Amino acid sequence: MNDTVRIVGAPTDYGTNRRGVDMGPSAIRYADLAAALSAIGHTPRDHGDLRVGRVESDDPGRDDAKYLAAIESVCTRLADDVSDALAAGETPLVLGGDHSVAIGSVVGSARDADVGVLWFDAHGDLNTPVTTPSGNVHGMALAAILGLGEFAETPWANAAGVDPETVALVGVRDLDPGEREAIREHGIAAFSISDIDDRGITAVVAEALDAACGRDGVHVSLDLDWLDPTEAPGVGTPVRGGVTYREAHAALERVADAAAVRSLELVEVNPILDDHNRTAELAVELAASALGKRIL
Ligand code: EXY
Ligand code: MN
Ligand code: MN
Ligand code: MN
Repeated sequence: MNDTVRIVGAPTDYGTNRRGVDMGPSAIRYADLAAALSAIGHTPRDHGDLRVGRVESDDPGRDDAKYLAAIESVCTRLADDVSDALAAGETPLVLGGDHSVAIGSVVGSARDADVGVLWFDAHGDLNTPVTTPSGNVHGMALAAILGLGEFAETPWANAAGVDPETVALVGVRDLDPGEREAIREHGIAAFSISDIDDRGITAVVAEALDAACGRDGVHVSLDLDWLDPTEAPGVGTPVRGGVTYREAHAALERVADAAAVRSLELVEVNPILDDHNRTAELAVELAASALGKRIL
């Protein structure tokens, strides 16, 4: 698949407490993203970064969904960029920024299409303002996309029209009570890290693809805290016991083999917390696997 890949940076840290993730897009570019895409026959087309305000000068507004207005502004514009890329026959590659950017990515990718979501993450990101323990919207992104709780009344967020049964969480290992309830109540396919221990990553990804693949493919949302912190230290909410380097590549190679990737995003890379730039470098490698890189 020799494709034009439209790179869009979304340098936000509105959705998290840890500053620094707004520099994720730069760190990923610095890890030679464009060269890695060219090396596998794609044409990278970098559209630069969305204009994003500064947390320090913005008002968090409510404390149960902090900076929601600023996140709406970014995600509304990001959705347009992603759907414009698809309309131009390009594959959108979004660079976060905290995981709240996924609200824009998914709305854009699912616009006028039947798209599922593969959510590779240590977390469920399924909290609502009622269930959140932090008020950080990066822990609510998937709930917003699915219109759970009060997000049902939030047109800019749950405009995706993504059905809960076409979402698959892969590798979760840190869920809050409200998130477990949401998974049960809405029948969301959730494969924990224990499922991966028991059945192996390729069997789990095969099932996740069955659940998530829409007629027009899947949006792949890759939160780098999905991997074990020894592999990906540069993330703001690390959780021990993550997937290994090879499990991550095997998962994304299988997704690519299914020719399912409609859009992709790399989120939660925080260069301030990183060991040199290795988490950004890992993100670039995994994007290449998701977009068709093969060993042989
Ligand atoms: N579940 C916790 C919360 O909602 O605050 C932690 C969320 C971390 C979210 C990161 C992006 O994946
Ligand atoms: Mn996440
Ligand atoms: Mn996470
Ligand atoms: Mn549907």
